[in-house]
Amino acid sequence: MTATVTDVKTIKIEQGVALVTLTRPHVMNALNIQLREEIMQLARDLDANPDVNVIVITGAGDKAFCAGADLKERGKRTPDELYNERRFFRGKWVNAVASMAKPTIAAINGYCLGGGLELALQCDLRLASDNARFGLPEVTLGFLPGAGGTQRLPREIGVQKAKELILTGRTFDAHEAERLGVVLRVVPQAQLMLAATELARAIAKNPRMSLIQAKLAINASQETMLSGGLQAENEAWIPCLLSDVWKEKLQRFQD
Ligand code: CO8
Repeated sequence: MTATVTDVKTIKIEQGVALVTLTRPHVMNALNIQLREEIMQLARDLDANPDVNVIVITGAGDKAFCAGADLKERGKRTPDELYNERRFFRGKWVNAVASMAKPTIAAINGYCLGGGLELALQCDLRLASDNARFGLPEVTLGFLPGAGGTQRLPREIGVQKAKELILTGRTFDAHEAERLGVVLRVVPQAQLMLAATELARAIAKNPRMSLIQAKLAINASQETMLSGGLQAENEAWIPCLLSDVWKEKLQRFQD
């Protein structure tokens, strides 16, 4: 196992799975600039790391996955600073994790609010502990979810339900999140990391090429019409054919 620790996150890599822990528990793992920059860098590094097939993201402590933007930090900035920062981050942060080639899982272990939920929505799969609470409260603060929330939530759960949640800004519990399809599954808090690791390993044991190409093709289904999606699926299939992996995998079926 390899481990890397910074002020705001830790990464442990074991059996093809990178576990990334947001470690700012004193502020509910809120996203300050440093943490967002490190996640953007990390997304590139883990995609390139040959020891990693799947990435799991969670929050330190037992209270929060991530309570969104660091409001202490944001509150100190001028509109000019916020605007310039946004120009820099726009198109980078909103896709940093979503654009990773490898599969990603959010293990949501408590509050998952605002930018924290938007980060989770960038992940391919989301598991929640039974104490998790969700919400996009931006409109209650005079803003709107501006890190992908208005686009990814409706795609995940439908337009009407997304409008209700975003326009009221209300919070909801893990079971409602499961019913709505915000998360795949809810598990008791004590079992969350075990469940996330088992799911990650079940994926990570498959050939990396297949994982990457399958994710690419599924993502295309959300961006194109059926004909374009089927074309993308075909294009994703060809690199698998050109790899030798399938030959090894089919060996045992040969006479
Ligand atoms: N940013 C910074 N600090 C935070 C945040 C946050 N998002 N959330 C919690 N904290 C801090 C608290 O201030 C507190 O610090 P301190 O000990 O110094 O007072 C510490 O974490 C513990 O929090 P609480 O004492 O409040 O713990 P509770 O269990 O009572 O409540 C909650 C937990 C419900 C999570 C509560 O802390 C809360 O409501 N937090 C804010 C959640 C939120 O609204 N997040 C922002 C969502 S919007 C977004 O992400 C996009 C940006 C929107 C505005 C942009 C403006 C330019």
